[in-house]
Amino acid sequence: MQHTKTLATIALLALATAASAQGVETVTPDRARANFGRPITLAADDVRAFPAPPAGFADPRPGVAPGRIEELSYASGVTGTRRMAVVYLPPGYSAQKRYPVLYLLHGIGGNQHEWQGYVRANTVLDNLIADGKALPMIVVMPNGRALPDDNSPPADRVFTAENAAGFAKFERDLIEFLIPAVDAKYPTLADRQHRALAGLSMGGGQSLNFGLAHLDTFASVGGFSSAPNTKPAAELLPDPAAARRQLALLYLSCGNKDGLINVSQTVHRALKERGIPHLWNVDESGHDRESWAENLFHFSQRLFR
Ligand code: FER
Repeated sequence: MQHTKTLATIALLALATAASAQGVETVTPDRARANFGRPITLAADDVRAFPAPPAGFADPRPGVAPGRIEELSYASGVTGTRRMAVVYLPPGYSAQKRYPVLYLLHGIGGNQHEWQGYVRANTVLDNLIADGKALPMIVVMPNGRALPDDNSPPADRVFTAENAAGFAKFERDLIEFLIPAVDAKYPTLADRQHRALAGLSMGGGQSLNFGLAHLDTFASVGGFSSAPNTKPAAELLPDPAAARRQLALLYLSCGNKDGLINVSQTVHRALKERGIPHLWNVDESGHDRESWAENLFHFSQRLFR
């Protein structure tokens, strides 16, 4: 009996170790559906940290100068291909000035165009910069799926291990290839204080996973509606004292109608337990652009201050 119990314990430990070595569970369409359908339990502090943005905050406004959108092509030693990123240059951009950089990462079915096309990130920033509420910054919107074929997969191949694996491989692409290419081409303030990483859903998980693992590269990190690719808290925060000391801004958000909210709640609670300062904004959205535009609005105003 004792022997059986011991064997069972060893088997369980082996399973747990395998799961944690892998970091996150393998995604399948059924698991994704179950994750989106999880019951939502809200705690007393799962509330708005800020009032909702004013009406029209993500709409083009007459008289507001738009930033310039261009494409950056860079060579990736991870995929062995040239990869594309969309780059936002703020209104008044000049190569004679120097700018902080926000890297914005898309979701599991998206690509480098998602933040601009679906969320209207450029318009949110145009309006904030025009109102003097956000500092002029360069925004880099990469393709976060670091695969030789990095096209968004067809709908029936979005929630697959192959697609999710591309998002994990992007860590090295970002750190070793994209950031150096951006700093070589643009007049950036190329230090950690002036570099931020944020994303939505799969990109939120990437931002927490990569940002907190590279505090020497990023002083500011944001996870919006982070997906189950987010690492368990113990892996995310191996050195709470370093996180406390080095983070200028750590921002978490999710909609209170989003079935993935438990991912963000778990990170928020782990940060709270470890005494790591962060902002936690729970809005009234689902897993959608309303939440992502709103939280970009709140997050970007607080960057690089
Ligand atoms: C999952 C459910 C959703 C998952 C990822 C997602 C990795 C991502 C959603 C998105 O990016 O919108 O189980 O597993």
